[in-house]
Amino acid sequence: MRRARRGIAVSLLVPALGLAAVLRTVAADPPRPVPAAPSAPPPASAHFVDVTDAVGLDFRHVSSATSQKYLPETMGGGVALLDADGDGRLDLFFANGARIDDPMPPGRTAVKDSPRYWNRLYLQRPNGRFEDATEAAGLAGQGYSQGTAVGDYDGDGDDDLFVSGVFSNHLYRNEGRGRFTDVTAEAGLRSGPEDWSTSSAWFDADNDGDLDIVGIGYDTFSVIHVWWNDAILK
Ligand SMILES: [Ca+2]
Ligand SMILES: [Ca+2]
Ligand SMILES: [Ca+2]
Ligand SMILES: [Ca+2]
Repeated sequence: MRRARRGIAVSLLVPALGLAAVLRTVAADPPRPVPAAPSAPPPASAHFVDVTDAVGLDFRHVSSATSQKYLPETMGGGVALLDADGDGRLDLFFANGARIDDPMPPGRTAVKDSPRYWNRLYLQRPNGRFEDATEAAGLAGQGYSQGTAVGDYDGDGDDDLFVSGVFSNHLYRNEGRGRFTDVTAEAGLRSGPEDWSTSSAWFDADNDGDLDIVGIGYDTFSVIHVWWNDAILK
């Protein structure tokens, strides 16, 4: 029994000694410096200034709103940044609406019968201002335009334009120095009463190294994907 009690006493003594050592250690250690909180990231420095008027961009989209509230009236027009004249500066292209009668007689389509309906190309000059070059570029367009996509479809190094719209899709080949030719027909692109495309995009659909185009069809409560590949474009 005495041996047993001694064992208990020893076993109690060891933890006690250990605790004392810990307490001595805590008491002897100097307070550790509190690490500094990581510095907060600097506030965002991005700041934008509206320079639309200052750089000469006076485009106004015309939707031709009517009391009939036709579907195209409710949609905006597309815009593209491209180097239309190959001078290394980005230029701007805007897709615009067209005249819609109120109401629209059956069988009639919207037309750009006034410059206010033209699509617009603005070339950027060395001073950063933009100049309307639509007419010289041959990009006034036809019909009610809605979307636009930039791509070098013929691989000659300059930016070409596809403009989609209400029953009217157009491919414009860049001839250089800011001049374009409508090559829709020779490229074999459909454009008719059943071809209402809103958005479009260039990409290499068949992975053969040249750009193909997809037009996103807009129809009565349905979306149709229409593909044109390079076999048609060339
Ligand atoms: Ca340019
Ligand atoms: Ca090209
Ligand atoms: Ca070209
Ligand atoms: Ca391709």
